[in-house]
Amino acid sequence: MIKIENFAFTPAVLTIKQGTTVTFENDDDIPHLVVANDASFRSKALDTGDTYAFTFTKVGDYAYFCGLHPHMQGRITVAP
Ligand SMILES: [Cu+2]
Repeated sequence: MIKIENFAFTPAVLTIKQGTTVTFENDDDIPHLVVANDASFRSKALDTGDTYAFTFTKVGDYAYFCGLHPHMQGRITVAP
């Protein structure tokens, strides 16, 4: 679970095993949306309490940001 709060992703850096599903939850009072730099995943706008889940089936490094606030950034490393 990655929490979105105070205009930040927590944890901002995460390593997972291939095949893991990661859930993002917006705990802020304003919408955010999660967008991969390489466009491999993209949520809809998440209102307060909304969640978005994505399963990482390919090994690699996935940088992502908030589509509404691009200074909000994170990275997920998918290991075999
Ligand atoms: Cu945002």
